[in-house]
This record gives sequence, structure tokens and C-alpha cells, in this order.
Amino acid sequence: MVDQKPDNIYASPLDRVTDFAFDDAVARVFPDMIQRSVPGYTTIIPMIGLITERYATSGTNCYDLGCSLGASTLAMRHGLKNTQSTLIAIDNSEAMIKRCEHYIGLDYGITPVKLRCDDIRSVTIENASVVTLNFTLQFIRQEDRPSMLKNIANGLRTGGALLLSEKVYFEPTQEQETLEALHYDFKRANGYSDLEISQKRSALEQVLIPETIEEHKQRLLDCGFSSVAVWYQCFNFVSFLAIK
Ligand code: GEK
Repeated sequence: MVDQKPDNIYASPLDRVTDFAFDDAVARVFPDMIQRSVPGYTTIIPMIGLITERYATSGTNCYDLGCSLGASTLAMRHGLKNTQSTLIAIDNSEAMIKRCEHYIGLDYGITPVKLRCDDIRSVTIENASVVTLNFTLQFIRQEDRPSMLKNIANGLRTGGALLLSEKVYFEPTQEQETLEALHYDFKRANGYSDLEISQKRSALEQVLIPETIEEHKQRLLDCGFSSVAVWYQCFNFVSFLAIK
């Protein structure tokens, strides 16, 4: 039996806030944490299913990179209608993969899911029609991002899609301050205290590195995608659809 708890990881004052990690404590509270922290997450997940349905083609591979507990994996699975596709979900956190396996087992979808505990920077993408990076690239070191995106673009078939969701930052500062303040309002409205917000912020500071919308778009084009559209934005959270 897999237990699930509300997120109170940063509720009490900590002597020292250590870098955020996707360990067992985080995996246990993850569904609650991500829904209360990421504006638009609950809208993006079903849209991943819709986008998969449009771009997945028969006899190809579909990948969910940084799958966590499989919310985006299952959305992709339900979007894979009438195609003989293979769904591959990868995460390098053992705690996440163990629980993900449990949730996938509870799902009624028919497409088999190949779950792998691996570093997505060293995975070969091949014969792909849809790749999802739902709030994962932001945790990859900036210097490793171009080669990973090139690997994805190379492994996608022409006309295939990359769905990339990210926390972003804005220049000029005024826009950044406005949208960041609204993000914290969202967290407060979802029951997080100012202490929780500030301790989590410190924990993520060196771990989640956001970039601007323009940087994302230009790099996707440089890495081999032919078009990039922002299909969703809520405050400083954005989702791109890049087509090869
Ligand atoms: C969802 N997509 O629910 N290799 C593999 N996995 C990694 C790596 C790496 N190098 N770095 C980080 N991860 C999910 C949510 S969460 C987003 C994705 C968030 C994994 C990490 O272990 C974690 O499970 C995931 O990327 C990011 O739609 O927590 O904001």
C-alpha cells in the first residue's frame, strides 16, 4: 500500500534549509505539493493527453522525461488512442519510480508503460512522435540543457512534438516582481504559510534554475525544432509546444 500525505515539509522552522531533492519524503507528498505550488498544473495535465492524441503516430515511441509519479505519463497513455505506440517514462529518483509503478498499476489504460529509473541526460530518444518534459528541464544543469534538447530533436520524427513546461523568469524586473508576487499569492491561497514559502524558495534556489521565454524559444529553434508556440501561461509558469 502506498501512502500519500499533505505537504508540510517546510511548515516548521529548519535550522538549515538544505537543497531540495526528490527523495522519499517528497515523493510521499508530491501530488499535494505540485498542485498547491504550480499554477496551471491541473490544467496542463489533461492537455498533455490532448496534445499526445494529436501528435502520436502509430509504431512510434512516446516519452515522458522526469515522470515523477506518472501524472503526465497517464495523461499521455489516455491520449494514445488507436496507435501501436510504446510509452516510456523515465525519472532518476528511485522513490518516484517506485510509487509511479504503483499508480500506473491502478490505471486502466491499455498501452504498456516502460518505466525506467535513469538520468534523462543519457537516454537515447529514438523513433519518437511525442516527448514530454513537464517541469523537468528546469532541474537540469543549464550547461546540459542544449545537448539534451538536441538529443530529443534528433530522436523525434519530422512533425513530432515536444511539450515543455517550465517555471520562467521575466525581464524587465517589474514584470518578474508582479508575476512572482502572484505566484506567492497562489501558494498562500492554497494554504502555504510565509515560512513555508520562504524555506521552499531557499531549498530550490540552487536546484531549479528558470530561464526566460525568449531563451527557451531560441534554444529550441537552435536545437532543431522548426516552430515553437507558447500554448499555456499562468503567472510565471509556461508551457511550450515545439514541433520538429
Ligand atoms: C508531472 N512531470 O507530474 N533525470 C531524470 N529525472 C530527473 C532528472 C534527471 N537528470 N532531474 C530531475 N528529474 C511530472 C513532474 S517534477 C517537477 C516533474 C517538479 C526528475 C525529478 O526526480 C522529478 O521527479 C522530476 O524530474 C521533476 O507532470 O517537482 O516541479
